[in-house]
Amino acid sequence: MQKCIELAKQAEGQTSPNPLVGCVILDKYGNEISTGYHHKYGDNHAERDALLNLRNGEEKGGTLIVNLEPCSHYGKTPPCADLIIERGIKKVVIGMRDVNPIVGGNGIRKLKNAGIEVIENVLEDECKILNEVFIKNITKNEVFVALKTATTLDGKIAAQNGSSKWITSDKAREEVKKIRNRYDAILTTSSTILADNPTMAHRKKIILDRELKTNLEAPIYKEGEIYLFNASLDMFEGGINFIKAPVKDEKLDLKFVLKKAYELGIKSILVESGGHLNGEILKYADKIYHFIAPKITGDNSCLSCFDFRKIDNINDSFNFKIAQIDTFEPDILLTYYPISK
Ligand code: AOF
Ligand code: ZN
Repeated sequence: MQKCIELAKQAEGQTSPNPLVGCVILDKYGNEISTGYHHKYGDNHAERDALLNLRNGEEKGGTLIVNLEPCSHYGKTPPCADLIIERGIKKVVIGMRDVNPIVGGNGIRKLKNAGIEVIENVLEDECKILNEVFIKNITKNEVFVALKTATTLDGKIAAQNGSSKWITSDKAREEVKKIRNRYDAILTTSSTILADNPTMAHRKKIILDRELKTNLEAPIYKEGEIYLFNASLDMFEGGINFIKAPVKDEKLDLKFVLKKAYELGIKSILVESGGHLNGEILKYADKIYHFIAPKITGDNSCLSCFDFRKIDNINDSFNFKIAQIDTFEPDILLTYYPISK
């Protein structure tokens, strides 16, 4: 199953809105004879990809391992469950049931009815994390919101003058590129563009610029599909989608932005911005990637990574569960999830 997860991850960023799926096939003696994965949206499902490598029937009586329940529906391809049955597989090991209601349990039922032994929930937690975007999209019909920040040990993202290059190391910044690739779009604000003038290479970019203060010639606008949310214009011009959003307390309505992005087919977003937007979006965030560099500014006037309110009591904090700690020398990456979600 771990291998299925690794195979599936090779297609990160390519399968949206469909899930990441990997598959391993063993012959009746338990020897691995084929692997496959869902390469990109519209391509063969992982099970089909793995089975189509086998032409001599060596899978007969064997085992198929896959991180998501095999499908039972006629979609872009015929049902994987049917192909598994046709090929004489005797045992199917599954990471998680499909949350897609057109499959949900039907794939497993089909396999069992054909006399196949089915083992469920193997590395279920890992399989659910692998497809956390797909799960949120299908079960809540909402965009998945991840946030990335890079701070000093005392939670600062820049000096008072805005200087922030570079808090974290090259290795950490390379990892950020990989993280970005997992998400359908990045989201940033006019403040970040005006302060850092970043490129943020990505295929889709959501930019929040209420008063249209940024220079449309800035590098960030030079590549990718641009969705420029603002308070006044609704039009498509110069390759840019200007989208008018309601304003609340002098800020663009984030709920509207996220809903609109989802309607536009954006299933997941990585927010990369400053402390104000990070703070405001916290209540919508599904996951945080927090890089920490072993530096201390010791200066309270430096900009903080989450900066949007005053609280009187520590019990009013947002609470998280740290899921993973990685090292990108000399920095670390904490990956955490909100507890109440
Ligand atoms: C995939 N890849 O490897 C598996 C999937 O749009 P379709 O017709 O390809 O069907 C997509 C659904 O198929 C998807 O939502 C999920 O429920 C199921 N399994 N999908 O894209 C795969 N195994
Ligand atoms: Zn399938």
